Amino acid sequence: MTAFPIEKIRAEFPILKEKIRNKPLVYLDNAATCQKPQAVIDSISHLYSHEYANVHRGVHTLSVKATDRYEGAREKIKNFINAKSTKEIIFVKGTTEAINLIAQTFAKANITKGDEILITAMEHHSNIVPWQMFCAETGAVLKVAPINLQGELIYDQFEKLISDKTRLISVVHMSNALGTINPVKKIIAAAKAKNIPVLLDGAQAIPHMTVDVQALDCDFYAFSGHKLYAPSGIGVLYGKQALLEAMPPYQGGGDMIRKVTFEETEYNTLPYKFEAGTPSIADVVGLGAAVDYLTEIGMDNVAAYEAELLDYATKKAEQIEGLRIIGQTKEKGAILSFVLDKIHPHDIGTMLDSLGIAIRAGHHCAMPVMDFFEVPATARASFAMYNTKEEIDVLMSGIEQLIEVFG
Ligand code: C6P
Repeated sequence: MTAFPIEKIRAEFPILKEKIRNKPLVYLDNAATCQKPQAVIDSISHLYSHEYANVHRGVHTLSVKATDRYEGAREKIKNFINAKSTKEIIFVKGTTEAINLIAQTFAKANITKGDEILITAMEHHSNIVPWQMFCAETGAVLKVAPINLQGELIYDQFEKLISDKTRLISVVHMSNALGTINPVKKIIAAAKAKNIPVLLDGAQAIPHMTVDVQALDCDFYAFSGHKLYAPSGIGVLYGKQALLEAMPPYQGGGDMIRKVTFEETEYNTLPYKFEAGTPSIADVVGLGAAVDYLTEIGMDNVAAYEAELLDYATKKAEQIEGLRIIGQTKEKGAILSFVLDKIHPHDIGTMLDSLGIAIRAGHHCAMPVMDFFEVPATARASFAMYNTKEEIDVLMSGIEQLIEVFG
């Protein structure tokens, strides 16, 4: 493999030149949201400056141009995740909306009282709460597969929880609180053997690895643009065409219809059936530009580079006395969650900020994970393809400084 073009990549992210508290920014909060390359910023600016109008509605030139850009982005995303058809790419606000869409449509049509939905103990709240709400409404039952102290799914117990009543398995591909990458191929194979559909929460996985929905054979895959170098407010729900065809619509309104009378409404074809109202046009175009950008670099190259970063950071962190890494499985993406003896994660976050280092401190919207590890919160450094080993050195020396002063 040729060397990863880190200097070139860094130069393409204008925000990385910012100073925070008079120090060079060290941005390690990429799991919360990541920064945007100039190509993405330019794509949005270009659309608004030259090609903006509403989509799917006008015969005028600008509307046709904007529609081409919007649908062009759908095609790029289809290729990026290797979906069979653009009909399987539904634009939503983000992962949260994608999962809620499934709960409000697929689940309502297919899951009823006494049926079971299986998740894991390492889910983000957005893959817990929609199911709790659904179960409270319908009498369906939420089952939770346990994890161990390495932060791994206890696969045997997970498999035992798959029953004749399981109607959906909804699992995080990569945990935001632990970094754990779940054995999703094995999970999907076990589900397929019993004809159970699988939804993968790909919010954290998609920026760090090649995702091929056909190779995975998942039924649904949800992700957010803002963690994938694209704008916030846009995300994707991938679904197998036959399942999407059979599902009722999510919201009613413009664009999701073919014909409306006061007596009845005929719904539009896929993917428009699930895209009511004027969509987030510029954000979709920005997502298309992000996907172009990543395709050029190559997701396998991103994954290999970030694996090196995580390995380097983990080895350094292990040398710091009083630091405990939360999430220690070998199958991990570029996330380092940790706690320090005697220093609260919020204080770690605040003190590192004074050195120009941005990390996240908190429960990471995964409170059950915090409960399991009996910590109120963790400090989390999460890496992107533009981070460097030098930045990890700055982080580690910052942690050492604060242990010296406050530990
Ligand atoms: N996690 C984090 O700091 P939205 O907010 O819809 O773009 O993504 C929700 C979501 C779903 N699943 C996982 C695994 C996630 O990590 C997230 C977002 C951010 O970890 C914000 S809480």
